[in-house]
Amino acid sequence: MITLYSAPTPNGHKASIALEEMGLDYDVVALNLMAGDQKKPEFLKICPNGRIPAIVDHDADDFAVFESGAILLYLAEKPASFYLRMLNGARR
Ligand SMILES: N[C@@H](CCC(=O)N[C@@H](CS)C(=O)NCC(=O)O)C(=O)O
Repeated sequence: MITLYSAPTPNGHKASIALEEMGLDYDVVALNLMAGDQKKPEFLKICPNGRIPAIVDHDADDFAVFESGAILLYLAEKPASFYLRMLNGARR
């Protein structure tokens, strides 16, 4: 199970789309950026840059990943190597 910390912005959508397309089990904590949720100490423990998106992978000892590009790469390694399946598909 993964927890996604996000908000309805383009960078947030990148992580949501990846989780959906990869069929991973996840829940969402919606942050209110206008209220400054992303700068609160409890979120900064997960994501020191104070920006969404971020994920916590509960199947990997609550490993936290932030920066949308890093999240995409991390997730691509999870479901029976989604990344390799995508590469193979692109070569066909
Ligand atoms: N390089 C970061 C950018 C993340 C980013 O700028 N997130 C915005 C929303 S799209 C944010 O959290 N803004 C609130 C803030 O900076 O306080 C990524 O790709 O994840």
